[in-house]
Amino acid sequence: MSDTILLERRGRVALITLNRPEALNALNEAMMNEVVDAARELDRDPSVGAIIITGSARAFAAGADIKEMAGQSYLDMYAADWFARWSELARVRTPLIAAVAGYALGGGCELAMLCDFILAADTAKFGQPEMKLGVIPGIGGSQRLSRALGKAKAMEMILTGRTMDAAEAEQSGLVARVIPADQLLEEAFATATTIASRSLPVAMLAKECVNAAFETTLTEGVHFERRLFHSLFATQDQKEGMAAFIEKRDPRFTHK
Ligand code: CO8
Repeated sequence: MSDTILLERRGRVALITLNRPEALNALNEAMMNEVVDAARELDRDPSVGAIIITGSARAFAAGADIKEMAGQSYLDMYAADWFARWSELARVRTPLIAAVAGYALGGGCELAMLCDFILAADTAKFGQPEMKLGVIPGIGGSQRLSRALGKAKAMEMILTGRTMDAAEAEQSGLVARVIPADQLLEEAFATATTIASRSLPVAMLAKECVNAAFETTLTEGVHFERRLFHSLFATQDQKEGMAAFIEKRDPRFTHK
């Protein structure tokens, strides 16, 4: 039983919907635990080939819950390692898509960036307004925004707290694609279904390779990719995928 999220399954795709409309999906501790627990459980389920995280039409998430944080002391934050659990999403191996409409501010923008890629409605607004509250991003925003946008835009966004609309976010490389708001969820499902129709272990290895690009040198990254590429010749899905091409038919991946 979840209080802050809704869960839905369509075939091999799972949808996690952030559901605190009264607070524009502000990310409190309960929501963090429910989202992370749900994502981890779905990640352990081989019948799930892709996961979408979305919010409402008005807000993906308007940030960490300011009312929950406001009265905390340094020691409260440090002792609880406040919001450290969000990092567990970065270790989810199943492809994770953020479908963002409306506000994705502060922790909301950071949650979207924790996903493998972002599909944005044309209504999406991204920003890291923490400095307006006397703090800085705390769920990886300074690091992931800098990698996504480069130093100039990340610095400007974080130091001014301005919001970026969907068109600028696409142009800057923060989001994969912009979609009319009324088609966002259908398009996210279509994209997730395409990914989930492929081999799950191959998708997981592909994710590892792309993520390695942000953690290592080019030479080491290319070496890592080549070794994983070689290892796929031990899978049934490589045999099936290539046989299907040669036989001019659709592949039937068994995720093995
Ligand atoms: N936290 C708590 N409640 C919120 C939040 C939030 N982040 N955002 C909105 N709400 C609440 C409002 O208080 C309001 O509740 P109520 O009706 O009870 O007053 C309700 O949601 C609706 O909001 P508004 O009336 O403000 O709606 P508007 O359409 O007028 O404005 C905005 C929408 C522009 C999104 C506005 O709500 C806003 O500016 N929200 C705050 C945005 C923000 O500053 N986000 C960053 C938060 S800090 C953060 O994310 C840091 C993350 C790192 C922490 C890590 C710690 C280790």
